[in-house]
Amino acid sequence: MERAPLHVIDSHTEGEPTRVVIAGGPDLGTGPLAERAQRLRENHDWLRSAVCNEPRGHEAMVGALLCEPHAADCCCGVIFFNNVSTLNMCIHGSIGLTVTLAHLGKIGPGTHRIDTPVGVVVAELREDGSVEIANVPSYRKAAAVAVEVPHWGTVRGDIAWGGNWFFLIDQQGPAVDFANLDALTAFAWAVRQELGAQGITGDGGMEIDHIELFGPPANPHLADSRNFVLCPGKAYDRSPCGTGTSAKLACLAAAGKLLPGEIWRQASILDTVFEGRIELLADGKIIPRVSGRAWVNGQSTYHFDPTDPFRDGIPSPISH
Ligand code: PYC
Repeated sequence: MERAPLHVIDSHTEGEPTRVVIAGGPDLGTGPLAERAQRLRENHDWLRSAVCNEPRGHEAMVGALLCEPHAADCCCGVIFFNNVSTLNMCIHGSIGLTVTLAHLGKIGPGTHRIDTPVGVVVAELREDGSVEIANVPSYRKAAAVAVEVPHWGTVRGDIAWGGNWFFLIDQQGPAVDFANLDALTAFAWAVRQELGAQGITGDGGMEIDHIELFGPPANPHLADSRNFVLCPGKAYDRSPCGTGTSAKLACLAAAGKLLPGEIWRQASILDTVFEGRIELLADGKIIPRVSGRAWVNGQSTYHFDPTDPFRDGIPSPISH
């Protein structure tokens, strides 16, 4: 089948890449973004694989398909995806998208509503180039949930929604240090598999597909904590993970450890930092506000030669 060229713009947000598809994507129709994300998964998965997987991408790549919005007053809609599937929401990607739209001259400093499969988020592009995302309502579902993990014994973590489902583990497993990437990945992956095997899920039976480990910051003057986040396709987040930071803010708020007006500085495994703050909602949930910086660093046109066996990417060995 002939495929039209795809036009993409690359950026990274505090180290984590975002590849925005600005033109050439499939027609997903109109309607809510969640329905269009489902259509993308079911009928056009080649796009995700072509953009994120090798030879054009790599395991950490997050794609963002720019769409017409469905919700009122939004400047755009977006569907995020990675090496294995679509993502519900992505904050580093929303920051990357905002900076990309500014690079294209489509938006300037100010607030911009973005439609996503899990609801509208609001991006504030500041004069200094940093971006704050007001995320979807977030909450802690359960605290100190025990999961038995082979070789590690009982591991306890909180379950929280921050636009994706997270299992948040404080100071257990390998030390949260860049030198321990392989051990951190193995530990987090083992936890994730046991959560699935032991039927521990988010609300509505949704899979907990992000594992977030916390340790002390390298420099307590610059951050409150350092994390390691394992994403669904077994890649670690190079940024502090905005939806993971949102989940952390929800847990801190639920434990009475973070109040409106206070700032939480979450460092990544690379010691890049997102700043987070909260707004309390009447139902006990929070609106997390997470800020960071992104830089545009590339622009490409992808061609799809019918004789190229890998024109749609090499499938990830990780099944979702
Ligand atoms: O920043 O929300 C985030 C994110 C999710 C997966 C990778 N980054």
